[in-house]
Amino acid sequence: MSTLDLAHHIGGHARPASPVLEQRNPARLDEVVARVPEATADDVGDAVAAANAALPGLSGVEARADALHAIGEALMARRSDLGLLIARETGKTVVDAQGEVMRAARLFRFFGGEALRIVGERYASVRPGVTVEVSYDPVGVVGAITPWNFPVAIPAWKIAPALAYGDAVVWKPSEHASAVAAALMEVIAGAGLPAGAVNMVLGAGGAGRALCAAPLEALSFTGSEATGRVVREAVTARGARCQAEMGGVNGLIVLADADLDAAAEAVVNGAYFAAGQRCTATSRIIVDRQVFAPLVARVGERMRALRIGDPSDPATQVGPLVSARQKSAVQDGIAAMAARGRRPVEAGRGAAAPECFVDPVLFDSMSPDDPLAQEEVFGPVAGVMVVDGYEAALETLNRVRFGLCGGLFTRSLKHAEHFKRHARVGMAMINLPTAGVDYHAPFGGMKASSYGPREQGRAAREFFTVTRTAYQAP
Ligand code: UN1
Repeated sequence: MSTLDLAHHIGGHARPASPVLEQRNPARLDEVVARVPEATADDVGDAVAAANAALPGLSGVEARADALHAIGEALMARRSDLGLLIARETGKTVVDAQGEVMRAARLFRFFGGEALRIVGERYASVRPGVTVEVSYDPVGVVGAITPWNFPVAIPAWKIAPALAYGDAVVWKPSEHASAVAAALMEVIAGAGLPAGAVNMVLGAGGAGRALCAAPLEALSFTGSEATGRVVREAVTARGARCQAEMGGVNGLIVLADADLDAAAEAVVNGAYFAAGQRCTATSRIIVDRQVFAPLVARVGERMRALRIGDPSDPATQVGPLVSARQKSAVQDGIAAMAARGRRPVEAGRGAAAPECFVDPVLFDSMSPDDPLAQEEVFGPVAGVMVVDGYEAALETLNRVRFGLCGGLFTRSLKHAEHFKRHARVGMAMINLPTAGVDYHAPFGGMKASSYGPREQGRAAREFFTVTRTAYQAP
């Protein structure tokens, strides 16, 4: 297959530049999918200027709504070819990838509706005769830094609300998903928005740093905790607003009264689908001692049946990791467990996985201070921790720095109700996998997982608008 030579997209035009990076197909490392340039501070400066120039042209809500709907329809129509490109460039399975493109299409449609529902408020003033009006206005030029694991949906859930609320965007996608980003940019560019409404600057850390240093009003980031902290410090030091969605070390509790088949399905889905490369993945399985053996047996059975292989084959359930570097980071995470004497109880198909593949691994005797129980590995790796009863399970679930999502399998309404209020997570999942969220409900975590207001759904308004209050006397 041919290699794509990618260009930045600034002010409505492609801006070619010398490539500095290559993205290879993680299932076939000899295949170079894309050659990627790295944006300089000048490129980013020009993109910010183009975005500023586009702002006045974004003042009409109907035009914005029409463009968002057009992007949604175009994405829906292109779900097959975009899905295949995602599989080829990032290793995501084609079925997941096509589902993701549909999700992105629906996100654009949702925010197309929201553009027409920007409402304000009018208060009765405490002072007679005075009116108080509250409005939600565009924040201005917003930066977006997005990861490779959801290379269309995550950009969609930042770019769509930005446009819906009247903001212009400078977007830096992950260097591992630049070809997918270029395809999404092409779709956006065909939707009739003013030139410069959305600009795309490509590259890795250097381009990201340039974006964080640029005079943007706000920046929304999704990625690792380490990078998120650097982004947040740089952006907030300039006085700009920042939204950062970072990792999770998500726990899933299985109580003695749970439906064990459903729980085992959820474990396998959360821990191993997408090769564990979701911030919502399950890495800690917290099991009541009474059901430890039958649960591990059920999970093991399902792990052995997983179809691991070519991500572009619709039958594949687990593909490779995104890069050789990611594979070695995950292998280090597994080795750190082995160094503490933990041995996998189950391990997919054997340790000799080629290219960027890592076989799914389950440790059955994880302790709460093992590295896998405290830090995000971002691969198909999970460990089981044994507890006695709900209270101990909840305490274990909460004993970590992160708080993105957490799950509970039980038939007890009492425990389910308690969990929703006391699990220290942004998203509680009862009798569901930790991963997999709706696209119209708020998304975000507690503790080290998230910074700033929630993403998605109507909650996105908080980040992408400024609240203005106007008082008027007769
Ligand atoms: C999901 O689980 O459906 O990077 C979404 C991630 C998250 C998105 C997960 N921001 O994995």
